[in-house]
Amino acid sequence: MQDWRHKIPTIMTSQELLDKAYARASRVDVNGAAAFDHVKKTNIGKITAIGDMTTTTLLKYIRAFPRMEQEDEFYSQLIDVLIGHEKLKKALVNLSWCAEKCSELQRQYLFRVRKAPNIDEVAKITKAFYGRFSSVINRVEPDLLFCQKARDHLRQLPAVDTTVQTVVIAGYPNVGKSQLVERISTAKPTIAPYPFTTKGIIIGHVKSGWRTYQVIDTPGLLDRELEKRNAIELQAILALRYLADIIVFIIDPSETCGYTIDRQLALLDSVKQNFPDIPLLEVESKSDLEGRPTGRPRLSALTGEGVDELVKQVEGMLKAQRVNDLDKLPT
Ligand SMILES: Nc1nc2c(ncn2[C@@H]2O[C@H](COP(=O)(O)OP(=O)(O)OP(=O)(O)O)[C@@H](O)[C@H]2O)c(=O)[nH]1
Ligand SMILES: [Mg+2]
Repeated sequence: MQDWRHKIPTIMTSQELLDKAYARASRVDVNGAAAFDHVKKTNIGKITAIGDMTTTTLLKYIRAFPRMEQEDEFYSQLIDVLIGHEKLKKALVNLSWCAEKCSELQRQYLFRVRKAPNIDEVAKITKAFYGRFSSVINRVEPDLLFCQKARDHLRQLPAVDTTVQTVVIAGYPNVGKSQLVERISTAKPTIAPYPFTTKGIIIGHVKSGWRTYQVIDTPGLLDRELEKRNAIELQAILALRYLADIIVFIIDPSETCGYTIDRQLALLDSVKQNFPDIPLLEVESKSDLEGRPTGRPRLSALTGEGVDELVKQVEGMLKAQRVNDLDKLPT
């Protein structure tokens, strides 16, 4: 699953690439029968080392990045928001141009060195190789820098399993989202980074028969008015639509969360509008406390009241979606 998240190596700058290749070349010393033979073989060794090392490094970079067409929509949207598909594609195309060019220069200059008639000519050709090689590597400096930045962004992406069904919990801070996730999770929830929130999303895993699904708490994402988000933030939040099979929206009628019921209902509206295609369950939390009921099913993550009913309803809906999805498969 998304092994590119941590697999992408540090991307060197042009200068670092050149320094590394030239340092390796400077250690090449090949024995030869006579002075001319020695110089020729050594320079052949240097050109080979420089070309090989750089080409291998660049190809390693290119392969390490995710292929957009292979990513599912959730990651695809997040990557587009954070990095930009087109920009990333262009940078990788340029690196691949550079790798090809390096290999071509290597071939050309090896051929010329082999044919060189004397030591002076070998030295001249090798020097010319270094010059042209440096200029090719320097041309992709912006692409290398871009890829390094992209790598940092990719590491910020959450490691979520996009192959299991997912319930996303929404509602204002302090309404009891985390408490509920903890209550229904069979394993200790894990925390994964998510763009534009420092808290990270909290992923609980639930076993239902021999199936598992995940319940995701979204602090900093679906816990305040979406209208107040800037466009990029909103895009990152809306990527959740590709993940969520159900949204459970929690309203705290006790208002001990610090938000009035009216404000909470306004957020509910905003979530509904922004996620029109995702089935949404509305529940009231903290049923053990006093409050003005809104007529929705009530539960208490503290006492456990109503939790089993919610879980049953959620699992029934997940099952219905699976059946429905199976029916849609081409026969
Ligand atoms: N009495 C009572 N308190 C609850 C219940 N559920 C949660 N709380 C309390 O409400 C507070 C907030 O609960 P959390 O689960 O952290 O709320 P949250 O929605 O995850 O909050 P953020 O992570 O800040 O978004 C905590 O002090 C909980 O102990 C409940 O069912 N009954
Ligand atoms: Mg929480």
